[in-house]
Amino acid sequence: MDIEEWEQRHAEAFYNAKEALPYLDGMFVAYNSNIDAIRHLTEEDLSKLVGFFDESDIQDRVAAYPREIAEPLDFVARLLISMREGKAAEVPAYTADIHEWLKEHLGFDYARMGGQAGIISNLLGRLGLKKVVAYVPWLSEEQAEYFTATGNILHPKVENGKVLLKPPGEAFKPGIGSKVNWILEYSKDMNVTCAGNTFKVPRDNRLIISSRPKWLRLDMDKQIYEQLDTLLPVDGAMLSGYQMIKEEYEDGSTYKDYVENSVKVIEKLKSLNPELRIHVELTSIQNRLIRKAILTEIVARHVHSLGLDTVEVANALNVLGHEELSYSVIRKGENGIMSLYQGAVQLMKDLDLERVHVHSLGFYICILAKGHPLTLKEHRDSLLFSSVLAAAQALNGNIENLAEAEAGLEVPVSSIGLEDLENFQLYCTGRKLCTPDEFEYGYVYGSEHDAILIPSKVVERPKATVGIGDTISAGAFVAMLAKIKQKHSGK
Ligand code: 8BR
Ligand code: GLC
Repeated sequence: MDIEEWEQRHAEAFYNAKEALPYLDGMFVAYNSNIDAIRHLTEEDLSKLVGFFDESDIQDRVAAYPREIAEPLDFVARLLISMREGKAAEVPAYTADIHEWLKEHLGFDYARMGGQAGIISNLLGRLGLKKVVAYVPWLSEEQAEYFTATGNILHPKVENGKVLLKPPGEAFKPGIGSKVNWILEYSKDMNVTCAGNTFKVPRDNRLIISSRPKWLRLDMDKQIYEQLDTLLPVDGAMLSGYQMIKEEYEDGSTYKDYVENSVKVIEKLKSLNPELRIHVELTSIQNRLIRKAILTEIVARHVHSLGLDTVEVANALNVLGHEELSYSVIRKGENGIMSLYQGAVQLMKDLDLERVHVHSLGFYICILAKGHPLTLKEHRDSLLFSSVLAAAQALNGNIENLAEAEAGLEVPVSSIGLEDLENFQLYCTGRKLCTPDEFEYGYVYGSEHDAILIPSKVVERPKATVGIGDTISAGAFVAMLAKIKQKHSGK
């Protein structure tokens, strides 16, 4: 594969997407937004944190693999696990204790918009879409301030029984608290020592402590649900935050109620505009029962598109009964990309999707069901556009507008990503899944599905990694929808 060629394709794709975006009427984005308190950890921070505990206690807790942060020791254990593997993770905390402890013992560098829906809304707003309707069931006054003031982001608000679209600053619910997550970012090559063991962090990544206050409910206000047509016209919806659903609630309701209501919203959106496409952005979901319910009951059969990273592919496969494939995705090594591809195909089949977009460091894979409405070149353009956005975001920490996103074009295509793809080429051509020529373009024409594989741009020293996955998925999804609209308009 020729790296220069991929650089040019990125540039061309960026301008194509830029031309297509104005054809969109709008997007709907729900449900999760929160405030991210971000701390970039140094080696000194690490030794300080480890120093608060007995090292053998830390080791025992690491072995126990806590799936919830009930006390500070759980936090240090999950942080060390995440850093050792260089793997992102998100672990819930149901009380404010760890928040207080972190404030006192560590502190944060800065706060910004967090939560997939919050991040995606701001990105789409800044890309200049005509209208972005954001919906956050727990929109507090403080949270509302984190939406960008681009003027195109609106939020439903009930006034005298009528639903109106208003800027978030005029649509918040008075008197409710804010959800603050802690983001612990760490860098590649940091040295970590604990209980006589030393390891080097293999890549930049982060651990998220996700606060889950009691009042958090993943649902939609009844009146907004009933008057959902007020948010039209929109061409697509990006939904996320389902990981917040709990097995049981104090009022006797269970996850089943929340799953059922979530599906009703999706079905209603589709009935209001049968052309509307729905994307779900997955994240780390610790509870296996909830993870399975989200995949098999909300995503399967109801939505068109799914976005996720490699760890999430493995975790999804695991609860869907594909343990072996799941382990080989996690184990990576030489066959990593092969397993990832097979895993993505499996998800598309099991969940009956039109599109599965997997982003990894250095390359993206998108599996497409037969009959999808664009050519593979057009789908490839959407992915390449998102790679430019990811690069701009990693470079500058955020994207102010479409013009600034162009800075991403200066970031080189990952040579490691390209190598991974070349490994995959041998597998692909060996099994006659595609010809070497097709692969050069990044296309796989299968009998049951098609696929696109692109090398992506990677920033050597990223400002932060949190939210890049959301940027990739949202960028590619809107670019795809915009291209569909542009084609329909005959231009
Ligand atoms: P999640 O947030 O869903 O885990 O996705 C993170 C994504 O960010 C990765 O899949 C990778 O593609 C991208 N990414 C990371 Br991490 N570091 C990056 C970097 N330095 N430059 C560009 N993309 C990056
Ligand atoms: C999850 C986290 C949130 C973070 C986001 C980034 O939604 O809860 O804190 O900002 O992921 O993708």
